[in-house]
Amino acid sequence: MPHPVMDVSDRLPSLIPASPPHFKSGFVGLIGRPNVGKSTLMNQLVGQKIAITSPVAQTTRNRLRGIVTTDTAQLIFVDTPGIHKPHHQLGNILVQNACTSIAVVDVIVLIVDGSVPVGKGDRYIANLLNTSSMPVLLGVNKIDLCTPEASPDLMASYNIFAQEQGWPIFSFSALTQIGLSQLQVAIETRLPEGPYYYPPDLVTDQPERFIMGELIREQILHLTREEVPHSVALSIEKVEETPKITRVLATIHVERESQKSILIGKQGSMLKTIGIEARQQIQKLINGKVYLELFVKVQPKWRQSQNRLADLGYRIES
Ligand SMILES: Nc1nc2c(ncn2[C@@H]2O[C@H](COP(=O)(O)OP(=O)(O)OP(=O)(O)O)[C@@H](O)[C@H]2O)c(=O)[nH]1
Ligand SMILES: [Mg+2]
Repeated sequence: MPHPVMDVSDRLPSLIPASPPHFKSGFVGLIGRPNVGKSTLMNQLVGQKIAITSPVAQTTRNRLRGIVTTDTAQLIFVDTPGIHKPHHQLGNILVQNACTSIAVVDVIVLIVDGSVPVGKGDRYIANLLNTSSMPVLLGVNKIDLCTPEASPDLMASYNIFAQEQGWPIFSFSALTQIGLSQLQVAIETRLPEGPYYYPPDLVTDQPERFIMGELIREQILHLTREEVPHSVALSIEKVEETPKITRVLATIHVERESQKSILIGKQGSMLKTIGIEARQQIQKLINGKVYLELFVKVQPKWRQSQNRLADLGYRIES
């Protein structure tokens, strides 16, 4: 069985068929504040975990495409880092890249967290979107959290927000999948007729190696607290495939010795837990057995250094 996630560069030239008549296709920007559920939504629509998610804000750092191909359309979702006020050079790159993504899509879904009232951050993004002529849908997520008593007021406030902006509104839960098929239909109807941009069986534009690094970072987001998750970057040093097992060597970069000690834990217990959890996720990704070896390295102030950021894969995207 082929791996579900493949490096598109290996396959592009030969496997893209001609699209049938009236086929719709295009790029759909998923944009919003950190933690509103953009990556969770993309995974659910694609039907496979390609983006990592966590309760920690600023989980997504790279633009990541998730591809949904049906008989009638190819929807290419562009997951973006949450838009926030940046406090370091990494934050600047994340926000700038999220904004660049908006300029090159066919439809934008502004995702908001429906379990809390419209916030300043949502209005700030709405203002950014006003400068573009792209169709925008307001996506109110997390409706599974709305209690019957609180939700009429909350939904009313989002209805007013959508009306002010002149946007259609869709409410859903990325977690339980309620409302997702209506959202998908609404997006599809707003896409132009066009070709397949990617082979129909491809689910993401990112190579497996990138997703492996992300799956390790996801466990660190889940298992550590405060500054540690934000100070971590991953590099995959080696992936060796044998018929029986895939051997993955990865380095976890942190900014300080104290963060390294937290990551390693008492007698290596934390690193062991991260390794066990991440290995299971990577096994699911590649559909095979994995041996995962993790190293921790201190790279002082990597989030502030242009060169180190670039080495670790964080660049301004065009
Ligand atoms: N209850 C509930 N939780 C959700 C829903 N969608 C996402 N979440 C949770 O919200 C948290 C953030 O989800 P993410 O998908 O990582 O959010 P994001 O918008 O991609 O966040 P950033 O990458 O930091 O910008 C996670 O703990 C998710 O499990 C939903 O529909 N209902
Ligand atoms: Mg995300």
